[in-house]
Amino acid sequence: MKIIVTGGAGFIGSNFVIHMVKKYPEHEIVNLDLLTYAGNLENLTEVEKAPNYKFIRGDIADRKFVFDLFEQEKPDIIVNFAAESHVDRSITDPESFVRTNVMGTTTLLDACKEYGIKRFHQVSTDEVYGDLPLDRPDLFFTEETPLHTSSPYSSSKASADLFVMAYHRTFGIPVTISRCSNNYGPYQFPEKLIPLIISRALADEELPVYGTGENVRDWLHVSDHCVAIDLILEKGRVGEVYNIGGHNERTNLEVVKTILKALDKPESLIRFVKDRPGHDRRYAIDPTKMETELGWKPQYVFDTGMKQTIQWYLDNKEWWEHIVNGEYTKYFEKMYGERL
Ligand code: NAD
Ligand code: TDX
Repeated sequence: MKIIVTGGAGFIGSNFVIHMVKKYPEHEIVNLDLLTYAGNLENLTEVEKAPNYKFIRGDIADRKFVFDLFEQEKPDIIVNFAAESHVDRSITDPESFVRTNVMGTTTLLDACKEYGIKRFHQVSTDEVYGDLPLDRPDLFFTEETPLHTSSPYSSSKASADLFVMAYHRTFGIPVTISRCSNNYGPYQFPEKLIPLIISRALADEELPVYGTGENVRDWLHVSDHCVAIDLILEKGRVGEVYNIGGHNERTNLEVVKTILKALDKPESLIRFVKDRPGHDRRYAIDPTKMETELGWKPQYVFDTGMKQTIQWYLDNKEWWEHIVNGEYTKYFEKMYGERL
């Protein structure tokens, strides 16, 4: 079986590639990634010499490149992680999100239609459901919750999901979609909340918390997400959507305080800054379908997963310092300059 993993040099994609290369020595894993600011081949040193692993640099929205690749590689399965993934960036530059997240996905689907495929799996997000009110803890996103997006990022992901389903219904492409809650764990780019707070707290820098810090996210360890996608490929029903989440809801302020406590840093580092425009209030996944239909259960609860993750960032300082010292510094000034 040959599996092309797009976006395999990013946070979740690289964790998934490592999981698949190690677990299935009989499968060929091809990592297709453009290596944007978020792609980092240093994430993959563990598997780069494995005989069943190969990296190809390329753009999922480049039609000629994608069609040539399908002709050459003849993949059996596509798992599409490649995306612009940061909500704040989508507010300053929506177009790049349309290009990669929407047109990149339809380009891949067109290639599947032309050359045939056993499965196209789209890695989507709980953000396509919009948000839930803070005062209704009884409400959760199910697979039937209507799409109702807030940001250019979530709109581009929801749009991609609609195209995936349209290609299934109209052209019979065998697709599945997973919609996961917020991930945390090793190799997350330090623009996202958890690695941003860890890296800045370690440097005794101010920690930007948007608005009042009461927004709620439902956190899942990245390895639980990878296992869930592996299961969907194996046992998921074609044409179905699967929600992935582990009931680990926390306010942003709780997350920041957990990190400060673990690092023995003072809460005085917290700085409440101007809110993200359109900021979603609460995400919360109902994972019943994954659990009952596919027998999936997350291995990590938030507290142990976070302890391990914080330790990983302490043990792998060089990995994130590399990023923080480079291009990222300019990015931080651009994104937060007006907020501070
Ligand atoms: P990431 O930003 O860390 O990685 C994205 C990867 O895609 C990078 O390696 C980048 O180089 C690559 N890429 C970008 N544009 C490309 C293009 N045009 N062609 C080929 N490669 C390209 O993202 P992530 O956090 O790992 O998210 C991966 C996927 O999972 C995304 O589709 C995202 O929407 C989804 N998701 C993320 C989370 C989360 O909490 N991070 C939760 C649910 C779903
Ligand atoms: O500096 C910050 N301060 C802050 O308060 C940052 C970067 C974020 N936040 C808040 C905004 C959110 O409420 O923390 C929460 C988490 O923010 P992000 O890490 O940017 O994630 P989020 O916007 O929730 O989206 C993430 O989860 C779903 C991923 O980036 C998406 O790719 C995924 O689909």
